Amino acid sequence: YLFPVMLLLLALTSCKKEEQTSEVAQTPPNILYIMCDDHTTQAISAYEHPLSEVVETPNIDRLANEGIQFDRAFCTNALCGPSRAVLLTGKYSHKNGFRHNADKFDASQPTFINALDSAGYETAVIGKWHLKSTPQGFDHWEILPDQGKYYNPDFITKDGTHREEGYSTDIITDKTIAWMDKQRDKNKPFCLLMHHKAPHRNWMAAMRHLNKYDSVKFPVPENYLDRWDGRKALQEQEMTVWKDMYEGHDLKLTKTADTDELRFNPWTDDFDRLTPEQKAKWNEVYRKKNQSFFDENIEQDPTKFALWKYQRYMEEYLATCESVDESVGRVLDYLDKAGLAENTIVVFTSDQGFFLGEHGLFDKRFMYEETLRIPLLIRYPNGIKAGTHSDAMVMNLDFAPTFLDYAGLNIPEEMQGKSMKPVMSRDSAPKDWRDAVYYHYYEYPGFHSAKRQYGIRTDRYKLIHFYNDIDEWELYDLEKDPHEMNNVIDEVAYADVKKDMMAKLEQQMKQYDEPPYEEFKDTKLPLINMPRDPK
Ligand code: SGN
Ligand code: CA
Repeated sequence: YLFPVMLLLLALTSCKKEEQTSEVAQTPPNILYIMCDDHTTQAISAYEHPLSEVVETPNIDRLANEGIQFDRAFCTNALCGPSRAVLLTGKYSHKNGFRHNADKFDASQPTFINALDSAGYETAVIGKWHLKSTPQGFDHWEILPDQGKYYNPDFITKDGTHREEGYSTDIITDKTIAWMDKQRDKNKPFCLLMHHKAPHRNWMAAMRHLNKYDSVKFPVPENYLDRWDGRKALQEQEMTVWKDMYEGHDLKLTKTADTDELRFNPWTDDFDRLTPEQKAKWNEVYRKKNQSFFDENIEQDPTKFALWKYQRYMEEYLATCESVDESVGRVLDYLDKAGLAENTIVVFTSDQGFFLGEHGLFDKRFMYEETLRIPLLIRYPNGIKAGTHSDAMVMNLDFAPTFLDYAGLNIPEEMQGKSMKPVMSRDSAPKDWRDAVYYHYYEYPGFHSAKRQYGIRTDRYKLIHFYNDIDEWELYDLEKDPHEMNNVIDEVAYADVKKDMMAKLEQQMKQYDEPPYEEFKDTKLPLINMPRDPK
């Protein structure tokens, strides 16, 4: 009769072991935060879009299938530096002081990284930083200077600046895996920010992807040839694919069929820094790619040329995104292999969205859907049900409080976002979740001439005020007009909606402690100059 007793004892100890495993699961989760630069939802197949017919991002989509996909995630100021400052602080630009790209981040203010670091997390940032300040609260950092370069990028570390041969997305991924695998203190939970440069302008894809989309005909957005009636700020922008893109630097068009000399190319260093071998390969590929443009005399017909530019733009942008999808696949594989997948929160997002030809545009800055919206996919097997979809309105402002919440730490009073944990850990958003998002963009006068603007988006409507050297209001009914072509601000039928939205805007500005309009409307900001093609 000793045998059954032994069995019982064995069963008890293995039970204990199981308890221990679930206790391990209770230890603070690791956080792997993947942020791209200008990677927009239209280019990710998990998000339904006509481009999904021709673009596949299986690795990024894996996060949606195994975690949660947010369909209505937004940024508060669609520009690189400002978005990164919001991420770190959980505060709006007017509170964290980083309103536009010429600002410098005040590193003395509290960030979620500092809080995690003090609580015993190993912290690191690898890739684009763009805040001008030296990273604070990171045990390890390797950042690209300013915008960073696609090929043979320089990295700034605690020991100075050095150049590495190769392609930025690949190098950033290698460094990320190396840090998780070998460099960090494995007794601590970690928080790593992997910040890709891709797919920022001027869209230089990895050599292996240069021909990826050559034979694809991309569906042209129905408002590509928008004439911007009734929308003055759009009429005055300088970010139109067919009129403002640099034919050399961006579209890689050469002066003639038999030269490698590029057309307008204000920053030669992006190409000059290629090694002779890289350059030879690059030029060979582009000679061939450009041949049909010259053969078919595309330039003779302005409409044809405008449409050709859209196709070339998509080839470049989407080929550059390929390396990002591969990068996500590589880090997910590593987490699996290392047994880290279950207790690691993996976030995939972007600093803002991007126009892929909608309204004829590229770049971001405007409060229209394509750029206000950010991709947001989060996987956390220990805390999020696989295959969850959320249409709760969340913002990048919420990231810092969310991470602190998951780490079991206090959320400082001054953080203005909300933890998304209640949205992520159950089937639907709590009843009292927010019903509007507030937005404010400042960088004008500046690159691309997008006017200063602030406004709110609710479930169905959007109200925008363009200000500074204009004073124009726009109101959209997103249900009837999802592409924001019809500004209904003066339509009698929308008088009540307008009144409600104005009141809601005022309430939101108060809530976030935004100064009154009269106080910020004439704020002087340094001019950021944009080179223009004399053609
Ligand atoms: C560069 C780009 C712009 C872009 C800004 C800001 N021009 O100046 O097109 O809007 O960065 O981008 S480029 O010809 O140099 O690529 S941000 O993402 O850093 O805010
Ligand atoms: Ca960006």
